Amino acid sequence: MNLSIVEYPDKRLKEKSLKVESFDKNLHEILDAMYPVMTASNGIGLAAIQVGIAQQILILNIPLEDGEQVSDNLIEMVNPVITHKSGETVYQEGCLSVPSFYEDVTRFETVYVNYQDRDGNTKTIEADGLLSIAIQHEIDHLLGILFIDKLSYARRKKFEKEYKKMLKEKKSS
Ligand code: Y12
Ligand code: CO
Repeated sequence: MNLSIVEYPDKRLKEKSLKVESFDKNLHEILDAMYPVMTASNGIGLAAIQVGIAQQILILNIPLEDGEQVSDNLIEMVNPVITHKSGETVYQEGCLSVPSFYEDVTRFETVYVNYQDRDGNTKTIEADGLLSIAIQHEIDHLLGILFIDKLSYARRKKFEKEYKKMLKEKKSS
């Protein structure tokens, strides 16, 4: 399966992803194909809609303290739902679908998430720190929400101006 990253302002990023009903070979192929796409771009989280697949699938691979990303730490979530959330944290986020732009976003500090693994087994995770932020960022993708949608009006305006300029420069180079 040959996947590539969908970039803003592609309208597919606004789509709401559908619940996965079949935990079959096709799901496994999607998950297997997403991982190299994410790591090749130094990503730590990727939702299926970011590769054009509108299904409730996401992957996360939080680096170790020394920055190394090991595949043993890969988390695959299918049909994730946040069941409890608490606290508040601010982190400068980036997104593979919004290249070269980073901005502070406020999120819940701790989340509890119910999800299914690739075989349909139900799991629960309690997350805080970077994992919590990444989970919330990726679940937003499944709802058609980007981190830039969470910026203030002024910040969003600034982003649109800078991003347009970046796309223009990219096109002419
Ligand atoms: C904290 C905040 C946000 C997340 C969501 C997952 N985000 C990413 O994985 C972002 C990755 C990223 C990687 C980049 O590097 C390359 O593309 C080589 C990047 O740089 C450029 O676009 C130039 C931007 C974002 C998880 C946790
Ligand atoms: Co993203």
